[in-house]
Amino acid sequence: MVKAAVIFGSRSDAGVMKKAAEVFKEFGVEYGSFVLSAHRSPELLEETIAELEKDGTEVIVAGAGLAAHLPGVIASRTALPVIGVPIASGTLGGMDALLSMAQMPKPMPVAVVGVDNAANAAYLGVEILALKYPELRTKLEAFRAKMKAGLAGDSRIEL
Ligand code: RP5
Repeated sequence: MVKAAVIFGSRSDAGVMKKAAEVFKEFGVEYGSFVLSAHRSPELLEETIAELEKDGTEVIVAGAGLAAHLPGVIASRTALPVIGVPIASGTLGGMDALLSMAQMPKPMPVAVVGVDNAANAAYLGVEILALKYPELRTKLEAFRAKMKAGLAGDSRIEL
């Protein structure tokens, strides 16, 4: 079984991050989920990243709001790919988190999806894993083919 981790900075992020877990479940990707803060529990975060690496985790989805340094800090602790989910919490509607993740200085990139789009982070995670696991690639292609078939037919619309 391939392994992913879903990490987020606060219990208040769980509702958004659940969408990533749903996608991993849909594709049969084994995942672990953790509430870990880069500023409230930095030591525990560091220990957990080391354990995840030992345990064979291959991709990490990390969500946070506000200054949202969590994905960047994780990226600094591991060479595994980190996909950030900027979460819309606070007065700036997630723009703060989006820029915090997208503006990571080299050489510690964080891949970033849209604000609150945790599902897309997991889809990207599945794509990364599918490079290595042919059965996952087959599932991904079947999923896409089914989606296209659902959209086929008459595309006309009355306006
Ligand atoms: C960030 O601050 C979390 O990721 C969350 O999005 C935001 C607010 O956290 P709480 O104050 O709700 O715990 O660290």
